[in-house]
Amino acid sequence: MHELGRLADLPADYREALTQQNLVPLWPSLRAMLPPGRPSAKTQATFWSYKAIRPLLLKAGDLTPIEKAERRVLVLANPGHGLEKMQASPAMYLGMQLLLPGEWAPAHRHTPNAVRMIVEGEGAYTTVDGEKCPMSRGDLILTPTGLWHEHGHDGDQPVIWLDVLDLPLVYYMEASYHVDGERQAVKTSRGDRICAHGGLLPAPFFQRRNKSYPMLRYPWGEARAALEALAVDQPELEAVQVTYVNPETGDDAQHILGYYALMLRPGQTLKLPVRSPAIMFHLIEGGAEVRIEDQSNVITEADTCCAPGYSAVTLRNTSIDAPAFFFIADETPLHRKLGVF
Ligand code: 1HN
Repeated sequence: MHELGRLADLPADYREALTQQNLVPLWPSLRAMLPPGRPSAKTQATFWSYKAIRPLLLKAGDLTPIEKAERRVLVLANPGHGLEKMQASPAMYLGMQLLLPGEWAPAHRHTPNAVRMIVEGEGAYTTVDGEKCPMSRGDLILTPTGLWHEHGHDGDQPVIWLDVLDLPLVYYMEASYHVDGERQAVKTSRGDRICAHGGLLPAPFFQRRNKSYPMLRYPWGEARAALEALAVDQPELEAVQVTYVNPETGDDAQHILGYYALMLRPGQTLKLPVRSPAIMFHLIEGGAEVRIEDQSNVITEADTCCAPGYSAVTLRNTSIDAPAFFFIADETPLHRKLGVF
């Protein structure tokens, strides 16, 4: 691969004439735009310790009332992108959100898609499209694009959850905006109840269902039981993993980011295939080592980390007698749709 001409090789008056016409020569930047063999990444392997986040988030509870925050969140920002960009990877935003007893985060809706993975506390709920979804540790709750959502808390201890949004992508597309709303009326019908039984879906005779997102809440008990059943049923299976899907279509639960739960058997080491999308790991239960290229971190419950696409990732359960459970988010649905997976 030979060297291409540099900007400095061009006469100053020629460069100025190009600039005047909003023109740029391609060749000085061609190699940077299309690096040989493998993409370059701003995303860095980054680890966030819950032990470090938790006191800072509770302090935010003292410093900033909910009315002054609307959403009280500390964003898990990847330094490779610059912290001010508030992104974990090209398409993923991660944040830890705190809701205190009695607080209410008012209704709004927006174009980016969100999910919440509940980290600690009981008694909070999020109302999405009129469905009041109780929040318990390990539950996954979807807030798909355009649906009204608000959070309330009837318990007596702080509730903390991990938000995952495709905000960086939607913002980059110049498609990110929100609308404020009134407190939602709560419907009696709940997708997590009527779609909770595998293989059985509502099939009404008299009324066509037209919900794009029939299931908004995926209780942790169901995901955990599915993983344990899979591990028992297929003892040779290397990756004991389930995908959060839309129960009516079997497609990924959302269009841009993919969501998964993974179980490591006691003592198991799992080498993941090297793939194009960036990936995020959050430990729900147990203890594990996450090795990303030559960087290794021991992660404990509620810790979070991310890896850029095309990196070698190995997960190891550090316990020899208990399983470890991860919540994983990645950019696979987006890469597949773009044809770059
Ligand atoms: C949002 O609406 C929530 O509703 C949380 O809890 C985090 C980050 C960026 C944009 C919108 C929420 C968000 C957000």
